[in-house]
Amino acid sequence: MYSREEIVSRINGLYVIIDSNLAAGKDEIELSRQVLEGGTSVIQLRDKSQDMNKLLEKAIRIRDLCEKYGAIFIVNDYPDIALGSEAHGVHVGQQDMPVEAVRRIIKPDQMIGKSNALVKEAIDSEQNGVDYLAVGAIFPTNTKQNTRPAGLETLKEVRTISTLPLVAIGGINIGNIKSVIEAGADAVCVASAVIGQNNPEAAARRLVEEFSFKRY
Ligand code: TZP
Ligand code: MG
Repeated sequence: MYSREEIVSRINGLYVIIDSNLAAGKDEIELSRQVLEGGTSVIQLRDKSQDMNKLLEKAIRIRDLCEKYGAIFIVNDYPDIALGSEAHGVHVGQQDMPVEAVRRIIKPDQMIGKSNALVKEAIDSEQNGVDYLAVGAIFPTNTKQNTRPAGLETLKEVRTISTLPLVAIGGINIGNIKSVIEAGADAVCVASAVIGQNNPEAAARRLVEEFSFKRY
């Protein structure tokens, strides 16, 4: 297990959500292997089905795969599943369990990421001790219902006020990823642009290439 500092420093590059709905029956373990082979740095498991038994089993298997590829594994919504699967972190939204409560459940070396649509939310998240800030939805998306638009302007503004790793999310694809990286995102989080494609490995690889233009 890496230290939390080491984990946080690895939030950069391509961040792929393995969304069980979007996977639409495809084997999520095999999907994870493909996107890791394509150079993905971070995987988040997002499963709204509420079958905790299956979710934990899946989380453990994807976590083991991530470990093999030197990638980071994050569980969406559930700190208990993150704890039980020894994930590197957990991701929560504005309507999920508060950060302080999540922190009491997970291990000190596990990280917390939080989604934000407003600059004010990002400021509050940082004050509450999150390890990375996700900002979105940057562009319209069909993957999640009821997202609030954040846009590139919000991303740029959050970049000026925080040094935490910044993850851009929502409607990002090969046609607009460059604008998101230029706006200051350290990592770009996508679901449909990778796992919704016929060849997820190639789609991931193509998106990862866009980071090579980034000046560090
Ligand atoms: N949170 C904000 S937008 C979004 C989530 C989970 C969906 C991201 O999926 P896509 O397909 O990359 O737009
Ligand atoms: Mg959530």
